[in-house]
Amino acid sequence: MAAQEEFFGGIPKIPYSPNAGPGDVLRFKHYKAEEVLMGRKMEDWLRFSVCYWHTFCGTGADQFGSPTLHRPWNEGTPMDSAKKRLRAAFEFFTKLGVKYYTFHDRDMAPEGSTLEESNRNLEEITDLALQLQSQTGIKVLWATCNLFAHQRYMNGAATNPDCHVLAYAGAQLKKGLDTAKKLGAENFVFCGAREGFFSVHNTDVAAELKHMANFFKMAVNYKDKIGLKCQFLIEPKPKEPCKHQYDYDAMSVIGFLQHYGLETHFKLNIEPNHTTLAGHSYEHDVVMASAFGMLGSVDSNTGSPDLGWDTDQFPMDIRNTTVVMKVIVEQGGLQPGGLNFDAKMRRESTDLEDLFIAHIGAMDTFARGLRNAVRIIEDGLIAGMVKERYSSFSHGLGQRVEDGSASLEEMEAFIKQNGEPNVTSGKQEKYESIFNHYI
Ligand code: XLS
Ligand code: NI
Ligand code: NI
Repeated sequence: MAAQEEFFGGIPKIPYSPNAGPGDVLRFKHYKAEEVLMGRKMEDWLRFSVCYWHTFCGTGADQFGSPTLHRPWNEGTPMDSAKKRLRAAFEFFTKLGVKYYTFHDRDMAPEGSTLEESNRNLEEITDLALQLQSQTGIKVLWATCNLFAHQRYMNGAATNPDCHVLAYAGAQLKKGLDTAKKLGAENFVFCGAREGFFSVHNTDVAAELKHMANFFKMAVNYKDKIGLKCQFLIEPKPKEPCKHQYDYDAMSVIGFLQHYGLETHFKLNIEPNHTTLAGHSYEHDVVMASAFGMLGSVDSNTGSPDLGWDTDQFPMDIRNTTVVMKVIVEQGGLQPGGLNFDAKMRRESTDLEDLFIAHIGAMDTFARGLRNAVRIIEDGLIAGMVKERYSSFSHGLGQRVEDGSASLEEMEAFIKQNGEPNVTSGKQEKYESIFNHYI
């Protein structure tokens, strides 16, 4: 049998070399998969995943320019190149040492001219994916359906004003859930890229929200019916491509899920670049989702606040990864979710090795964030200060507020007896200085 084509010749399995020099960017200097921190291996805290769409389908094209990223797997018919791409992807995952990947149905296999043809394409390619998964042990972190790129979805999928389009989305989703089951996906993501509007004048917002909820209910029912054991995740995003998207941010999605009684069936996949697009700080939605027990997974990327769109850059800022990892460790991990690099090469980063450099750099950035977060948590200095700050809720009236048994009458009696409170310093700069000590 002919040897399999190698796509990343000259790049070996990426080693852990903590003493490598600063210019040696094809090695991990911080990420040591097997190292145990707070009782868990680094790889199990981090659960890294490579995304299919940017890393293997990205062309570098933008609104002003044609493709700049010419990949050796883009050869032959669409089905030929889909197979080559898949083999290249598994070579990449293996050399990088990442155990998970994510994909949309339509970036794995090309869309056909009918639903049946699209489904056949997907079946053929996922047969190969299944084979490569069992050869390598690499798994699907999450699968999703692309319900936004085809022109039929220009007015939305689950929120389309025409039920015929909604039905197409439902048919596509049915196959997507079957595919998730076939490949053993641990999660399934819903990204409402066109679920929103450009103009309130032509939009029945209340109807669209209800249709979206009912679409999700169909998904929950079908999942139960086929015995698909995976976590459903909604990925908030405020805008782009729409002017307003219903899944605006973590709190909007949590409110939506609770309003329609769906909150036990879904968690959130937070993408920090979407969080900053919503006008929040990098970590905001990770913090909010976790506070509600709804943080399921993270699309670990970053944006450029000075640009203001979804630039999907690789996360390279140690301050950000430290804050995010602190939340993740404090909630006991992300499993069955993970850290998915929904991040794309700049169109100017044209070498094949840049794909490795970007992922290695981001993995090391998260490994450092994890180490920092663990030191912050183990030292307990910040936690002790926060505990002290809220200590009035651990006894007496505070405890009754805490457990929900206090009344306004009691508040009044307390103030009449105790008078004005002694206000204390918030010490923000002290916290910031201590945090900086760890990074
Ligand atoms: C787009 C989203 C997308 C989802 C999956 O902005 O981030 O990539 O993660 O459809
Ligand atoms: Ni994403
Ligand atoms: Ni995005």
